[in-house]
Amino acid sequence: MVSVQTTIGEFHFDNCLMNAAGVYCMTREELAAIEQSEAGSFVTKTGTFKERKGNPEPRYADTALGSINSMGLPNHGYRYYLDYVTELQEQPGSKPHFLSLVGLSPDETHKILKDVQASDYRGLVELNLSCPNVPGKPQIAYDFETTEQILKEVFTYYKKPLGIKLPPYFDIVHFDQAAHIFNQFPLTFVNCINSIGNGLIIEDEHVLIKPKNGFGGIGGDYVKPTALANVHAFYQRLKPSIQIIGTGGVKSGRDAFEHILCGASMVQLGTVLHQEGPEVFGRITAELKAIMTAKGYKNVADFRGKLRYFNN
Ligand code: RRO
Repeated sequence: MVSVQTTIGEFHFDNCLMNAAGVYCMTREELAAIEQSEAGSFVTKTGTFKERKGNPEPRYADTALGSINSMGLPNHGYRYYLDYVTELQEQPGSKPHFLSLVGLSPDETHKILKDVQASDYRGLVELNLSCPNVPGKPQIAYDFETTEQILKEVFTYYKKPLGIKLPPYFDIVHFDQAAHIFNQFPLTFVNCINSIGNGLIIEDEHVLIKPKNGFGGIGGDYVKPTALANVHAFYQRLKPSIQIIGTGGVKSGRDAFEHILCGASMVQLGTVLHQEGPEVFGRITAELKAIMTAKGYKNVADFRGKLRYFNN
């Protein structure tokens, strides 16, 4: 029997596949559907200090090759998600969860994280440093100085397991600089990648979404090579205690296999989950297991990070 179980920090997951933040995670009902699916866990929609309506619609569109979105961080406020994961963790058989969070300023981020630190929540937190869609708010993780400052302050008071959601980087120097910063902190994981920010998709003569004259975060097939490169670049550079979650362009067992080969300990489904719904976890799990069986791998640790180069 092949197994797709995995661990992140001290947490055990029966399946290395889960949703990506932003997809199937806005409401308790959606989160419950992921909890009841074959997914190993769920991550919540990124919660902010106050609830937000987000950008005007249409703000998400599927295309033949993926998706574009400029949701603008709509969410019910972090307490809604904190209350739900705290409630669920007491239920027998509950999966461990990820609570995605960010403030609209460093101050707000600290207020939120201090509240989570003081709460009964024992699970993982994913600090979203890479939302591309709030007008006037640049992606935090493209500003290395601010990123380092926020992490420095966070780890003075935050003692529970915490990881960060990263935007894609596109230059080797940026991989080096970012990894140098992350390696200074007791991060449990980094999640590569958020959508590729500020793309533009056109149909006939028209943009597909309303906010920002059509500019939005790109997901799906378009982003897989960038996602794999980011997963592997950080796998090569980060200290072993910082694990990698791979997100971007996964729509088959083969794609999940490639993320794990690049070093991912867990793999998230975004666009494909939006397109197919929670049953997709069963399909992709079966496809991944079939590949593992054919290659003689018994568990994901057997091939994690074992990408082969020409010079080996
Ligand atoms: O809500 C969004 O517009 C959004 C967020 Br917070 C994010 O992190 N990534 C994305 O593609 N969209």
